[in-house]
Amino acid sequence: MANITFGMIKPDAVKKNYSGKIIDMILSAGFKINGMKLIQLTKEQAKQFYLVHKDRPFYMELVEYITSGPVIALALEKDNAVQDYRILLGATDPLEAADGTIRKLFGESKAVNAIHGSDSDENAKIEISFMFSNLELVS
Ligand code: IDP
Ligand code: MG
Repeated sequence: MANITFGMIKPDAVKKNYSGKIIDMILSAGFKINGMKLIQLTKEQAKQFYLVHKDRPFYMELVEYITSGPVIALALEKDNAVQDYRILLGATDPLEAADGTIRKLFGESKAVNAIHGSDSDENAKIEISFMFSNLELVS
C-alpha cells in the first residue's frame, strides 16, 4: 500500500492564519512531513498543476484563486496516506464535509475550501515531484 500524498494549504487559509492549526491536525492524525514550503505559484504553474480540470467551467476561477496568495505545499507520509488524508480534509464542499474535518472547520465554499489533497497514489507522486525537487525532501 502506498504511503505518500501531497497536501497544499490554499491561499484563503494561509491569509487567515489557519496554517498552524491545519498543520497540527495533519501531524495529530499521524502524518509525517517530508517536505514543506511556502510558495507563490505563477499562473503557468497553477494551470499545469490543475491541468486535469482544464475542461471544467471553473478552471480559470481555480487558477485565479490558487494564485491569489502564497500556498503551503506539503509532502506527507503515512500508511494509507491518500485515503486517510482525504478523510481528514472532508468533502470538496465544506457544507457537505463531515464534522471535525479541515474543510468543515476552515473552508468558505466549494471553490474556496482551504486545502488540497491528492486523489490517487499516481497523482500524489506527480504532485510531489511538481512542487519539490529531491533535495528539498527528507530522505
Ligand atoms: P477536490 O479538491 O476535493 O479533489 P476537485 O473536484 O478535484 O475537488 O476540484 C479541485 C478544486 O477545484 C476544489 O478543491 C475546489 O477548490 C475547486 N472546485 C471544485 N468544484 C468547484 C466548483 O463547482 N466551482 C468552483 N470551484 C470548484
Ligand atoms: Mg481533486
